[in-house]
Amino acid sequence: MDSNYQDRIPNNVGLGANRALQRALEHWQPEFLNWWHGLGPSDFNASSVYLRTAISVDTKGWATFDYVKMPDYRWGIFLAQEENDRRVGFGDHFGQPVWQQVPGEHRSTLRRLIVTQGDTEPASVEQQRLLGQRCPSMYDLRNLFQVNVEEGRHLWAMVYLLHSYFGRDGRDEAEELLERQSGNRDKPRILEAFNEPIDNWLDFFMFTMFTDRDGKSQLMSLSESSLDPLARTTKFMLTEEAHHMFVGETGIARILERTCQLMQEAGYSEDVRKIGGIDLPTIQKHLNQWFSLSLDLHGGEVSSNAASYFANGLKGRAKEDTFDEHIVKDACYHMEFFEDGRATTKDVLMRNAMNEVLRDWYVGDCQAGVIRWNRILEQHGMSDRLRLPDRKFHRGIGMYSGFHFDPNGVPLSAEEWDKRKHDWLPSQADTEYLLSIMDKPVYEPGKFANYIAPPRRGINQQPIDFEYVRTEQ
Ligand code: BYC
Repeated sequence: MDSNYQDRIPNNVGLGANRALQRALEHWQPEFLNWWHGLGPSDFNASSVYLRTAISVDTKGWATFDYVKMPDYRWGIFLAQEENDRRVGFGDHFGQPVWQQVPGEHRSTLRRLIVTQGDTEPASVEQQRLLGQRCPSMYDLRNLFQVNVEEGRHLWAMVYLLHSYFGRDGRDEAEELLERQSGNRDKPRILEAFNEPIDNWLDFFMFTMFTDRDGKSQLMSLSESSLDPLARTTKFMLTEEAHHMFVGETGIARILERTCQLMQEAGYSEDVRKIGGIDLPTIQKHLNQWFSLSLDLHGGEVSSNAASYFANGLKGRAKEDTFDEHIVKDACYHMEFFEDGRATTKDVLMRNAMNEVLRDWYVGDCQAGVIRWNRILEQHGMSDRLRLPDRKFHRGIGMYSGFHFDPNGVPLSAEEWDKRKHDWLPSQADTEYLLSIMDKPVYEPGKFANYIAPPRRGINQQPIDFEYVRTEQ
């Protein structure tokens, strides 16, 4: 590796002085680039993209903008600033000093949590690899690539932890992160939502709204971890996650705005598809799909895994310091159950309900976003509203998986579900329609596909018709 190693991989972990880590990364980096060329964004590796790169964690350096060819992006390794005398914030070791090394008894669990987190990052890049060919504008194309390179950086962040703290097994896990593949039958990604295809921009915006928001809730709970390097790494990742959710939320907001305009132009009773827009029922179905998949990402409602993560101080609650009590030994959570075809409630030990506690936080955060979307419909004088489906709807993980519910949470038989599921989830015909209006990319600066409104402002104070991607070879 050349002498500029320190410069090429911006970092605040003293990489230049750590020979063992350098050697490990030396081995991994070409494999990463190989993966990026094979499974990263298709077709655009020679284009110059107006990207932000983090070169330090302070306010000046964490977002430096310039044209970059994506394979030359400087995937850096950053930890949030060290907190003086940080203490374990929850669980049985509450108040003790946090760990700078991995305790032997928690090694395999921590490795598993880091691998699960790490696996989602390249998975999302793989899911989105063909979207550039159908982009609604150059502005959106740039945002897609920004999300992709930062997911790549988040993978680097987890690989840094695996290489630095988990020895041989960590290095093996880092290699496997590049071997599993989204949607691959033999070697799929670990969590289900990351094996679903994202081949149209409505899915992309819903994914960045809802699934990146699960990223936010999981990273918030990992940033409470007693393993200090994990806490500091995930804390810095959260600053980038905010932009990904912005892309999703404003992407859908711009589609809603355009749909309203098209409906007004055509007369409200006209089918907006006839004039190339995306109708509200289709938007609602994609919301249902990605919200329910992302609820699954929080794990089962009652989980002994979650209880032991909490007890041992490995994974806390989002914003742990806002809770009154941090040991949570005897407290109970009043939980809904579904038994013998009926809903009932029971108390379970709060520690066993930690996945549900985090899911509650997540649902609240999603709900606030949906309220913001509905303001757009209201401003255009529409009576329709978007809504989050009931959390029992379309679940593949936890106590509701294996049963069927409509978006109001009303139980359905398997036959009823089969008959009606495409009233609530995207059908083949919906996907075909979306692909038909996204069949050509829009590469002209300042131009937007018919189904989406321009953004209110450009990136980093650039104009909306800025040349965000230079596609010449
Ligand atoms: N799919 O005890 P339980 C992001 C497994 S997104 C498949 O309830 P636990 C991003 C589970 O592993 C954030 N399997 O689970 C967003 C367990 O398996 P074993 C990603 C699942 O341990 C966009 C079994 O079911 N971060 O960053 O509480 C773009 C029993 O379950 C699923 C993390 O995931 C599922 N959905 O697990 C890019 C944080 N759910 O032990 C990036 C790290 C559960 O029986 N991971 N299972 O073999 C964790 O904190 C936990 O592993 C989970 C919940 C949240 C996944």
